[in-house]
Amino acid sequence: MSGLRFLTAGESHGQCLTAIVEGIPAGLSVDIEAINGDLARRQQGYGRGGRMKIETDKAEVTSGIRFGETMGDPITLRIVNKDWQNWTDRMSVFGSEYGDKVTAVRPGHADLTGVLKYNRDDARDILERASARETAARVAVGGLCKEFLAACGIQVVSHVVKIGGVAVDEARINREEIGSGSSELNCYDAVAEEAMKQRIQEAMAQGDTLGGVFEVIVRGAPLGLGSHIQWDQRLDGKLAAAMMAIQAIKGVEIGAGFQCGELPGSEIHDEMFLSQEGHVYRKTNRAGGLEGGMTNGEEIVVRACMKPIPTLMKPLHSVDIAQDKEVLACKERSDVCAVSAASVVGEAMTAIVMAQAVLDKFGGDAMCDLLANMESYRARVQG
Ligand code: EPS
Repeated sequence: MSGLRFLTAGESHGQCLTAIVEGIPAGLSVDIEAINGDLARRQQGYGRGGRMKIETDKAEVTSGIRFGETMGDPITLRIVNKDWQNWTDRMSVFGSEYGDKVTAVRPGHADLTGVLKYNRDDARDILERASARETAARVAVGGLCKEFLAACGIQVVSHVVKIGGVAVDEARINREEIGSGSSELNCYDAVAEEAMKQRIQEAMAQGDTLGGVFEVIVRGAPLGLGSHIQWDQRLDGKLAAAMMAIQAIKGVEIGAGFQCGELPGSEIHDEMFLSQEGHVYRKTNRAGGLEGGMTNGEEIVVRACMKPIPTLMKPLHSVDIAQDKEVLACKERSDVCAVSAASVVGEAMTAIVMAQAVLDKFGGDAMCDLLANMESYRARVQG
């Protein structure tokens, strides 16, 4: 188990979301505004629902940081749900039951399996925690990890590459710009972004929802994070698991991903060359920065595919668990498309796994020890 771990708590319409993060070394300067900047990015995005107009997500630190620096203690982050004010009756902690139960379960959602597994008669008991609202807490944790990684010279960025079948044209994207802007859909191809917005408008008019694909890029990671020695030390496996554990993600690719199943080895593997200074380099990065479960020094490139949100304003055929009859699924306020929000969550999950990998390799209770270890290692392997 990695030295860095975290837990989140909180329901979508409860009082707040909480995360406890343990394992960040002492001596890291933390800028809360950087974390809040990521929380704001998660909230934006064309196609998001009414909830984002209610919330202004801000992380509050209630333990683990003193005078702006970590002490090695568990760090507690809290994000208030402003919307809770409107849910005090339905989400009361000790009050009496509220009549309005959710029983027309939604296809594609945790509703049905959750009520059966946990023996509940109201799908609200399931959907409140299954909601992607929980990802705000993960983005706060990821923000903290991004600050830790930045101190180690590692940067994590993301961009949206497809929404509802509308894809970016790689030729129109300047990859160096990724992470610098604040486009509404976190997309760096302006032409595709306009077409994506149009597609979202159409889906909204039809009472439908849309999924898509986003890409997370890690820059500056030293080679040799992760290991080929055991299955559970392979960093590609950890990154894929973390990405797949984001609500609504149905597919993950690293580098050329599924294309590897189509092309011959001669068109997939990244050939190696020697620079004049004697450094090994590659002209391509189809491995996505990972070979043998280890970082190879190139950019890490991970893509994830998000399914369309299961709450449809033109609901799908389903069943009512209270009446045992076929009905149309329930409608709740929701988003038409949340792929850009998911891309920020993808950054956060990637940052958490990368921070774990750095701590596994370089250890250290104090930042100064970790950075010294890392510097001497980088000097050895990079020559
Ligand atoms: C979300 C908050 C939710 C939804 C969305 C994500 O707010 P509410 O349910 O109050 O409208 O906008 O949640 C879902 C898509 C889901 O399936 O639960 C958020 O903060 O990201």
